[in-house]
Amino acid sequence: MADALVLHVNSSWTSPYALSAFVALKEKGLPFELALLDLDAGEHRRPPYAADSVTGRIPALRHGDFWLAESSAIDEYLEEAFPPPGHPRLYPADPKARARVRMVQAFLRSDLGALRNERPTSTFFLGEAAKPFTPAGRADAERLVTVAERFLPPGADSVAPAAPDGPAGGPFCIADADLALMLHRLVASGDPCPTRLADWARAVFRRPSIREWLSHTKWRDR
Ligand SMILES: N[C@@H](CCC(=O)N[C@@H](CS)C(=O)NCC(=O)O)C(=O)O
Repeated sequence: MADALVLHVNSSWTSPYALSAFVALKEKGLPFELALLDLDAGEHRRPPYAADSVTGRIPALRHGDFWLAESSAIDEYLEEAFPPPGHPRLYPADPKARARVRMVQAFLRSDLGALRNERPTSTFFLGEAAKPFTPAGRADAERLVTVAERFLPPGADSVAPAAPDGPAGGPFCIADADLALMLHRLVASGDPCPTRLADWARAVFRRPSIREWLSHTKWRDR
C-alpha cells in the first residue's frame, strides 16, 4: 500500500500556509487525512508533534514516515513526488516560468508583514472586524496592488507566465491560491483593489479545492 499522506492544519482553518498545502493536495487529486491542531491550546508545541513536524508549526505534511514543514516546500514536494502528467500540474514546466511562480510564493511569504498583521485571515475566515490601516499597513496594501499587477498582467489567468513554446499562462498554478488569498485581505474588507485583480481573486476562490477549505470557515463571497 502506498504511504499515507497526512496534512496537519490548525483547527480554526485560518492559516494561509495550511490553505496552500491543502489546495496543493486537492488539486493533485491525492487522498489524504487531515490532523487538526488547536494552536490556542498549544497542541503544536507538545510532543510528538513539536519534534516530528521539525518546526513545530503548521502546516506539516507526513508522507509515510517522512515529515515536511513549510508550505511552499510542501507544495514543491507534492509536485515532484506526484508529477505531471500522471497528476495535475502545480508549477509550470518551463524553468523560467516555474522560477517566476516560486518568486511569487517567496514574496508573499516574506513581504507585506504590516498588511498581514492588519488584515489577518480572521477578518474573512472568522468574520472578525478589520481596524483602520496604519500608514505601514496602507503602504503594504498599495505595494501589494502594484506588485500583483506585475505578477498578473492584463489578460493573464494565472501568475504562471506563458511558456515560450507552450500555451498562454495558466490555467492554474499553486501561487494563484496564495496571491488570491493575499488580495482577499483587501477585497474582503472593502479596501481599494482594482476591479480586475479583485475579480481574478474571486475567480480563483471559486475553485473546488479552495471552496472545500472555505466550507470550514465563515467565509462569505463579496
Ligand atoms: N513559513 C511557514 C509559516 C507557517 C506559520 O506561520 N504557521 C503558523 C500558523 S499561520 C503557526 O504555526 N503558528 C503557531 C506558532 O508559530 O506558534 C509556512 O509557509 O508554512
